[in-house]
Amino acid sequence: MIREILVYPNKLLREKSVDVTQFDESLHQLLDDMYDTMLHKEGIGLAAIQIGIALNVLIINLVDEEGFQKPENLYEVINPVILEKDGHTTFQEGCLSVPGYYDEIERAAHIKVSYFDRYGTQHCKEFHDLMAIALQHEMDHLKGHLFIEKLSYLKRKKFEKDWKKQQKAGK
Ligand code: Y12
Ligand code: CO
Repeated sequence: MIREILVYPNKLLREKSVDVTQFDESLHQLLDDMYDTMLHKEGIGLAAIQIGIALNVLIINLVDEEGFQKPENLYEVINPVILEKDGHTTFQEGCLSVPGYYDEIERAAHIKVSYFDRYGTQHCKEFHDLMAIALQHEMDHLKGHLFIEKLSYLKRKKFEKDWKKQQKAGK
């Protein structure tokens, strides 16, 4: 089922998510709904809080070299914890909760993450490149943070001004 995506400045997006304790049918339904919603909106990553569910759940499905977003490349990441991070990289990020805005954001280039899959099996894996960036972006959502909070003071001021103008025009 496709769910509604919360858009900035919805206050729920600032909520801190909590760990999943039951790896049951309702979790599987949530993951399936997140996948349908993300694909419907042409996204490559989504956190549960973006559909109003404050659980430590995120999904990432990057596009492959041939331009296909294959289901076998889907990561379902539950209760993630960053164990190690190193290096720096920048990428032009976007977010389904801040549609239409993109900017360069600096993050760690490599991360080691512990997480659970939908069946409650624990994994520990190293991530690089776009997958590391996407994971950090989505894990920020779980802590109630958006990528626009990483903008410089001046860029954030401009963003807020443009965003308000755009919202007024849309009403
Ligand atoms: C690198 C950086 C950030 C991420 C997080 C995941 N971000 C997304 O999946 C963003 C997708 C996105 C899609 C949009 O298109 C539609 O809604 C149809 C969009 O909307 C507009 O631009 C109007 C905004 C963002 C992963 C990896
Ligand atoms: Co986002």
